[in-house]
Amino acid sequence: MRKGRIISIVSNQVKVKLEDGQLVDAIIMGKVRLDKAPIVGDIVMVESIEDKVGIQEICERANQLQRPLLANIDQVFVLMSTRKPDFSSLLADRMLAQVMLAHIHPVIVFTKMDKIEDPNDPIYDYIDDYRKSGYDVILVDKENDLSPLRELLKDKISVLSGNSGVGKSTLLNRLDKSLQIRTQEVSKSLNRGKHTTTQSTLHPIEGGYLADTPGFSTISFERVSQYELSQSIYDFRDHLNCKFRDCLHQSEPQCAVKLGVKNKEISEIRYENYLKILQECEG
Ligand SMILES: Nc1nc2c(ncn2[C@@H]2O[C@H](COP(=O)(O)OP(=O)(O)OP(=O)(O)O)[C@@H](O)[C@H]2O)c(=O)[nH]1
Ligand SMILES: [Mg+2]
Ligand SMILES: [Zn+2]
Repeated sequence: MRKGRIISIVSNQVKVKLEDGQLVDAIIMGKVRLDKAPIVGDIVMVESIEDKVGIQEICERANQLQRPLLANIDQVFVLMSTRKPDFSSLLADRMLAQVMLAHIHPVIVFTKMDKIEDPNDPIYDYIDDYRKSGYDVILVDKENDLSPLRELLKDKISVLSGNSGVGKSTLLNRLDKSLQIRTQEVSKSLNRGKHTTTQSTLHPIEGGYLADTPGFSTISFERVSQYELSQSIYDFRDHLNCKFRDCLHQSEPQCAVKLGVKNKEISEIRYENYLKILQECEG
């Protein structure tokens, strides 16, 4: 058997990129279909049967996004514009929390940096704060060098996300013009057929892939448990040895997270945003 990755599914047509780089049309074998439906991003084991390639097995998923439906994502680029729309620290942290809850690595991208004229603009404090907390932060404007971004895209499966108007299409266009045209076709077809489940397609870029539908169209924490959130925040990773194992880091005694904030090892802004998001979660 050979290993590969599903890079697109259109109705019953599945395209698999094999480890040797070969792109093949594959059919899903009946026993696989009964077990779980394959989705784009799945690592699969295939076997040639006469002149066809059959998917025999779907490997265990490292993670999975619902919207867009994708498996085994390495990273989500969370785009936030400095102006128009204006940067919102809470919105940014709500998006980051969604990525972390899905067990995916977030990369923060500040767009429209050219709109910042004052070198003492508070936006730089936010950038420093994220970097100090250990996040990858990429800055872009309309014409800066994109090699730091390309470096991160290398050999990875990535998704771009961010609110309307932050500059997703502009950035895609700068990365690869043909990619932008293809993603626009997807957006149009999504609007037409609201009730059909359309799967994302992975487009090759820098030896890896970029999904053609943006992540997180709606951000809701309604179905997230408070405990899940309390354990998922990247900033808290070294501070989870609280006295109580189910500590929500609010007003519990001997909370390692609160101590971390007090000792300035955890960003106070991030902690305040965490408390707000916690209120949106299920008890
Ligand atoms: N000054 C400046 N303007 C930018 C930059 N990036 C994007 N824009 C502008 O911001 C507007 C929105 O950009 P888009 O790329 O269409 O944003 P989008 O995220 O694709 O938006 P949706 O498709 O609605 O989700 C456009 O007018 C762009 O020209 C930038 O780095 N600097
Ligand atoms: Mg767009
Ligand atoms: Zn705690």
